[in-house]
Amino acid sequence: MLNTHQVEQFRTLGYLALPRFFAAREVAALQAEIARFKREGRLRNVATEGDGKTHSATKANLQLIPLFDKSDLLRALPFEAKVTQAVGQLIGERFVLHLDQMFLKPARHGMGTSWHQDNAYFKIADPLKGTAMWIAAHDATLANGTLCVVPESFKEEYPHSRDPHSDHHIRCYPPEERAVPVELEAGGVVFFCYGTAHSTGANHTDRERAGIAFHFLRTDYIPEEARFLRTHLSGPQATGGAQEYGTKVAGTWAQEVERVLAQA
Ligand SMILES: O=C(O)CCC(=O)C(=O)O
Repeated sequence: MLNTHQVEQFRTLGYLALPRFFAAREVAALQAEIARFKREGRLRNVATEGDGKTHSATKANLQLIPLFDKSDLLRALPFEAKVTQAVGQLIGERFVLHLDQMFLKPARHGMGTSWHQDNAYFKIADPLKGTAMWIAAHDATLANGTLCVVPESFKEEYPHSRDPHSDHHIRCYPPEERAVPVELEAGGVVFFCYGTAHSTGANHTDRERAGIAFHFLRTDYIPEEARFLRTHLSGPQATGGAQEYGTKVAGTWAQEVERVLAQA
């Protein structure tokens, strides 16, 4: 359970970092799944040579989206009680899983994701009614390009244009002098609302770094034309995944962690 100070910080600054949200075995399982995705060649380099089109031969921002259909472990994660409790406290009850994705920054040539507000994509009526949960799958530091956020930026809407360093993203130019880097050990998470401007940096270290992001949206704020997932995680439409996936997923996280570790 989050305390009132933590909930208040999310609502006033637009973000909340929670170190050690996931335990060491859970982190090991996440890293094992990332290793499998790499072995299976599932990651796609979205970095471009500054023209928004030509894929870069020298820099890599490796994206995998969505995740739920490629990993039973990651499909189970957003149903876990500590996740749904925190999300419910931060954005309010009745919400769906909206989106899940991963960005991996390879050692030395890993590239960041440019500044953006998720609400430039999602366009919900109140940017505090949706939140990302960004998981540091490895230690996330200044040197390897950890997540940066601009506190209180959800109160402003920055113009977005095509990001010349990605083959499909958009970007904005927020007041970077207000930016705060969030350094976290592996297993820590950052919740940031749909209006919070955020970015990640280049990975200058000898080790890869990945962030796994789940986006949660209040059911009463789902836009008409929403094209992403709508897995109900709380409220009367929530069936523990049975409705959306044809099988009960809620409550399987701990066994998924052990299954993945046993196979690794
Ligand atoms: O991990 C990253 O590079 C960026 C993540 C992100 O921007 C997001 O999930 O909204």
